[in-house]
Amino acid sequence: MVRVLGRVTSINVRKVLWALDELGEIYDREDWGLPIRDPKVPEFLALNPNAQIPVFIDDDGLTLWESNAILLYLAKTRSALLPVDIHAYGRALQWLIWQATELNPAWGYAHHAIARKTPGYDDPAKIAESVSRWNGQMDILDAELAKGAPFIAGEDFSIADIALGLSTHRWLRTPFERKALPHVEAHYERLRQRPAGAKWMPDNIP
Ligand SMILES: N[C@@H](CCC(=O)N[C@@H](CS)C(=O)NCC(=O)O)C(=O)O
Repeated sequence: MVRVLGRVTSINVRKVLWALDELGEIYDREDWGLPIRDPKVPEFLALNPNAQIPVFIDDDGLTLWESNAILLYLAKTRSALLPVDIHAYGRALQWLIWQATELNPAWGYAHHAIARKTPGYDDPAKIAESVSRWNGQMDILDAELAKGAPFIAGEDFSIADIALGLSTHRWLRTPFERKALPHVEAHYERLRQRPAGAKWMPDNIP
């Protein structure tokens, strides 16, 4: 059976769990990650030297980290969750990588300050800068979804929608002033209609 190491309060862990549920795979999940179980121990570092969750272990023993790489691996090995059309495939990869490299870094400071209340994240200028960057990235996503396709790469649901849906979930549930982004919100509601989407974007976990 495949294994996933990581607490469900991490959106990066929930990306993998959502994909596995879409695929109908049975998996075993172990709680790792602060504050539940410190990953900075030799047993965990042997699996991921970054001391980060998620870690995915396939049933043949392959061990992977980096949530979006795990999504790509699952899509390739299970022949699912990526569009067949080559242009739509390219767009799915583009948005998946954008989520990790542009969108995710934008919310870092604001998320620690506003949602987690992490000590040391209390500089008003840095909070404002992070909120502004985060909203700016969400504007980019809204403009793409305004083109009318139901999913980010086109007609088909893909792993890029998983990564973006969870990101939107965090954006909507972080208590700060935000303008309405109707296309982002419609995409989010469409994803919540999927059983696995509703399961992994619950109201009680931002
Ligand atoms: N780029 C990594 C980031 C992973 C990451 O930042 N994980 C966080 C949780 S979301 C983590 O492990 N934090 C330390 C901890 O929970 O102990 C990925 O996408 O998998």
